[in-house]
Amino acid sequence: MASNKLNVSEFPDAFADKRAETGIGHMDDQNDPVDMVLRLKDLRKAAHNAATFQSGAKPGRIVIPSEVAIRETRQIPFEVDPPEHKGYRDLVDPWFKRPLEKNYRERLQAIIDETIDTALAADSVDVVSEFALPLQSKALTLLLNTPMDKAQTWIDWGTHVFRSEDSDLDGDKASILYDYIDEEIDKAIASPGEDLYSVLLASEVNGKRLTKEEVKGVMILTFAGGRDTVINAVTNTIAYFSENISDLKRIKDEPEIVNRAVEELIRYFAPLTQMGRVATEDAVVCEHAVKADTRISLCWASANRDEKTFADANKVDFDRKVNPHVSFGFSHHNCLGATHARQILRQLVVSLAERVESFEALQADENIEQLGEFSRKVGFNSLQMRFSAK
Ligand code: EMZ
Repeated sequence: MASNKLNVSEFPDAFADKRAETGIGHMDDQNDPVDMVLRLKDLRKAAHNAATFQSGAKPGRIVIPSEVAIRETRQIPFEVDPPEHKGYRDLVDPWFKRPLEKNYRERLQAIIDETIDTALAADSVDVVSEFALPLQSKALTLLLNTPMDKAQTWIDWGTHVFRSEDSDLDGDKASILYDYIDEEIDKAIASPGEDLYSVLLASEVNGKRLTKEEVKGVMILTFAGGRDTVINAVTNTIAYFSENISDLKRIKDEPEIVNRAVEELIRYFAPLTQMGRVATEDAVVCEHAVKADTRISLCWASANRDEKTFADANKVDFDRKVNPHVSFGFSHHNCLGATHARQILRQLVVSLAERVESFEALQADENIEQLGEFSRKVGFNSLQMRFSAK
């Protein structure tokens, strides 16, 4: 009898041929085309060169697909270049390292336990909307240091704050987020607390108080940047273990490998495919001419499979010793939320290893990004799974 078992654990490398042939891919995006840098070495060089490849272009332009049409607020520190970038980054870095604190980790553990309880109690769950999304939203209350009941509103927004099922750029949806953040900022001005809004409103960079618009810029980044990325990472992790349960058992037997295992999963999934830069002058990348005021993308997903650095790059290998993946970006703009994301994944993987015997995929709808000449599986729109307890 033909087996109709789903295959959900593989995330193919969409860029292998082009990376080997020329090292540069192309895609069109709203009449503002993008040259995609596919090799790890070229990507690192371009990421380092913030003077030639800037992030501080028109707000929204470095994101692919571009958000210029739906966003005016500059995300901070993400869309600010050095040297100004440093003052903002130094301000927010300590706050975004809080996930390492004991009390934070304990509260995160309670959220993870509750999320797994719910999945085990149900006959099956959609891992995207009923597991990863609530987990991400509840964990975000810790990052913002706001009450847990705020999470329900964010869960109701769905997996991406700027995109919806019918459209890559949903202006109405974006307005909901902007209005929400404006309101929260006004509340924090009226009665300051210990949440991120209040802390930012009371902060100075380079001797000047942050403006409301700057606070909004940090908050939009915090809401948008870590949303679909964390949801993809969590969902894909469960998809992977559903067909590689011996790897999950290994985590139970050898918990000391968890950090390495999580880095390897993040390398393999690359939850954010790419990020753009705008050339400030005519330049050359991988022997390819880039014209001033055009965009390049740093394609993290491709660089993570570059066989020059990663032997057997398409294999998930928890014993990989050297793993300089770029899933959290590279250089000045490396991911501000990385500590939080890593902490979620590490605690989640350990908890799943302790409590779950197996996962069974019942239905899957893959999220395939169309990127010009490439199509890439980045995650799932939905993934129905049965969790079985130990
Ligand atoms: C931007 C981006 C940041 C962008 C790390 O990535 O994430 C995207 O999901 C958002 O749409 O606005 O925050």
